[in-house]
Amino acid sequence: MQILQAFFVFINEKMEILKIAIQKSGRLSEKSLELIKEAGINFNNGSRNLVSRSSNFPVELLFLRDDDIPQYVTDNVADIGIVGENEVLEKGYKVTTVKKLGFSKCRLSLAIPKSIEFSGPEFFNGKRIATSYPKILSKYLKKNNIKAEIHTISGSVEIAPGIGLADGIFDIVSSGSTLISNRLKEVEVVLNSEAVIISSPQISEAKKKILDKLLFRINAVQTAGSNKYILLNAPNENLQAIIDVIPGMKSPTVMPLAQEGWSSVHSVLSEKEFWEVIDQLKDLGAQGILVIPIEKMIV
Ligand code: PRT
Ligand code: ZN
Repeated sequence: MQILQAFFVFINEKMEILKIAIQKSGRLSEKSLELIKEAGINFNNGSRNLVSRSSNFPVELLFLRDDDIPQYVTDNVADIGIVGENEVLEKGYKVTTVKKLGFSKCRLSLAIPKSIEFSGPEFFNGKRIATSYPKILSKYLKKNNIKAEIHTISGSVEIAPGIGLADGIFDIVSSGSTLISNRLKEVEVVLNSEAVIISSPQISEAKKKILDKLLFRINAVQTAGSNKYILLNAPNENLQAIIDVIPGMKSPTVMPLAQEGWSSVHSVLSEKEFWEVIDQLKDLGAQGILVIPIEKMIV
């Protein structure tokens, strides 16, 4: 009996599919799909269908509008979703943020016409602010004890001051060029946002296992992305000093070169570290320095 039960649990786990909601088309879609592909998960038919099943991993993609993703995850229509933190916070649904993904970075900021002097957040007392993010804005206003009028509009928020609809706006800013071309200036950053993976708090154990596997792969891709494999030739008299500069994951690999008195040193460095140590390596006589991208990295 117990064996049979275990068998059914096994079969059930085998059949579980993790449903992932991603944006159908927009600023998040390309990077979301790229992340999944880099994790070695294959799909045959892109985002043309509403639903797409992987051919080599127990996941299914649901292509949706970004605004709807937090709700679909809350309602368990999708188990996890990739969406901007700004949408998660604005919608206020009870979802768990599982991982920050580091792309689609932006900020939610208050902006006013360029020509108007800004005295501080209290400037907004008695003013009208146009936004598509009324919940986040009203929280900020409350916290700062500011009484302003919120005008909720769904698009082209940046034109509101120019047409006399509002005194300021609260909107997403990335490069800042939209503000500049509408003669606005950013005066307060209220929230920094990036793409995140959210999950339903009621996710089943079996699906959680699939999610953990997916996160393991994503971490391997992301760690690899920020690291480089470095190879160099080192004169033996400075070998220890060079090893001290590039310690690597455990310690560097050192192999003798055919030419006497020289060794080949292999190591892993973060991109940032590389630029910091390159001059020291050259001063220590390192030659033939090669820096190679790493595809996946498991630490
Ligand atoms: O159709 P769907 O509803 O799915 O998409 P959408 O049009 O609502 O969203 P989309 O694709 O524009 O943005 C998706 C997510 O990307 C947002 O929720 C943010 O988390 C993130 N993101 C990152 C941005 C930006 N950068 C961004 N620059 N979202 C919007 N913008 C807009 C902003 O609204 C403003 O109009 O770009 C303009 C400002 O950009 P700059 O570079 O001129 O400052
Ligand atoms: Zn949207």
